[in-house]
Amino acid sequence: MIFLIGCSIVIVVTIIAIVKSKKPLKTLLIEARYELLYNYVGSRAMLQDFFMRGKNKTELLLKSGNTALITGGTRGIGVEVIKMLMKCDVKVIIGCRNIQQAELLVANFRKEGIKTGSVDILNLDISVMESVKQFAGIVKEKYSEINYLINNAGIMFGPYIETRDGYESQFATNYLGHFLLTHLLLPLLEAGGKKEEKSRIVNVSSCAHIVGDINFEDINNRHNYIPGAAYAQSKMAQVLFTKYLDSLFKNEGLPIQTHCVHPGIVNTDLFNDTNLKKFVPVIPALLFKSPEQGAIPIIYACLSPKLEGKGGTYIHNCKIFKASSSTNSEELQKKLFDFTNKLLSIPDFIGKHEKNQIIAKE
Ligand SMILES: NC(=O)c1ccc[n+]([C@@H]2O[C@H](COP(=O)([O-])OP(=O)(O)OC[C@H]3O[C@@H](n4cnc5c(N)ncnc54)[C@H](OP(=O)(O)O)[C@@H]3O)[C@@H](O)[C@H]2O)c1
Ligand SMILES: *[C@@H]1O[C@H](CO)[C@@H](O)[C@H](O)[C@H]1NC(C)=O
Ligand SMILES: *[C@@H]1O[C@H](CO)[C@@H](O)[C@H](O)[C@H]1NC(C)=O
Ligand SMILES: CC(=O)N[C@H]1CO[C@H](CO)[C@@H](O)[C@@H]1O
Repeated sequence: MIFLIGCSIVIVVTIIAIVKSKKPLKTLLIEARYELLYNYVGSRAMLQDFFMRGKNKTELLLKSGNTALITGGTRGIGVEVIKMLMKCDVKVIIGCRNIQQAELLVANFRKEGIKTGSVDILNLDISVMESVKQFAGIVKEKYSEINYLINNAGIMFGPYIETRDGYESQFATNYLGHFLLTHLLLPLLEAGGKKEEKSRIVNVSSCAHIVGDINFEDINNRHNYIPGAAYAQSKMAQVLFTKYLDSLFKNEGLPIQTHCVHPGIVNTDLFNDTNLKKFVPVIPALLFKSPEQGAIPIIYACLSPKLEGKGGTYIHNCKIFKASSSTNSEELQKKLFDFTNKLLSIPDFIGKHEKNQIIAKE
């Protein structure tokens, strides 16, 4: 019954989207395919959220003295992640575009009675490589160690926009900027990691990676831009990276481990550009997870002792979950890694730390 209602909603939403659009038929057909794929993957993930709801819990362990850095976090899931980290007495560095909003949030947390934790708010536009370099430079001046790097900032769908550096904005925001940031902050992560308690990089990815494909010939998807395809590509790229990077850290013996997390299907502004939220907003309001519930698996990936030594994994509702099998291809992981290093002119991703410094200052 629920299944039938679900299918009808999906079909009706797809038809409305097609009728309302003014694009050529070929583009419309590909868009319709993505719309259906997303609805399928999304509904499946929602069912998983429901059946795994008992697993969606984490302890807020006291981690006094530890430092976390989160990108974004002024809206949506990140807000709740920051709040939980403060409850754990962690020093939180927030890299965001909207400083005032971040200050307001923290003031509210204090009013709500959270006395632990401290917060440092710094300006960062993750989609602009120059901003990432400046931000990383400031962080390196102020801090010597980071224990948790949470690559959270993200955008979904929307029209084709190119960033200042000439990249499609979802690719730049969700993937490239975080690639560069991760690279520049490696020395601090290395310093924060111990053999028995590694530092962690947590990438907020998405179940959407399942429908992703890396379009090396046209990485911006400039020709025939399909928002859903570009989002899925950016999220698949994150999963490929998480896996590749973890094996790199293991080979180099660095005390850092990596995870990617699907937070669940969470009702945030991220869905503003989806047909579902435009035409039937009652569904997200009723059926999606709350931002607080979405933050739980991220905190789990940062803190849970159960994950010690289990890097390179994909977390879904606080369980290690299988990512799509296409992300297991070491060949594809390496191809994308080399491709991205070249794109960003990074000579040696792990390399000598002096080199990192040079790039950061350029
Ligand atoms: N919601 C879900 O169901 C879902 C599912 C799977 C994965 N995710 C992932 O979860 C993460 C968080 O999403 P959300 O649902 O919390 O979305 P959201 O409510 O739209 O929040 C996105 C956050 O990213 C920030 N951001 C966007 N572009 C930025 C930029 N160029 N520089 C700096 N910050 C930027 C936004 O800050 P501003 O206020 O400055 O725009 C905002 O704080 C994303 O990576 C998303 O892909 C979400
Ligand atoms: C997270 O994703 C970024 C790209 O979005 C990548 O550069 C980085 O290496 C990834 N981190 C981990 C731990 O996989
Ligand atoms: C998303 O939509 C809501 C409700 O219409 C609005 O209040 C909010 O500002 C929008 N957020 C973004 C990022 O566009
Ligand atoms: C679907 C979902 O999010 N389920 C649970 C996740 O964890 C929180 C807190 O433990 C519960 O309140 C949710 O019901």
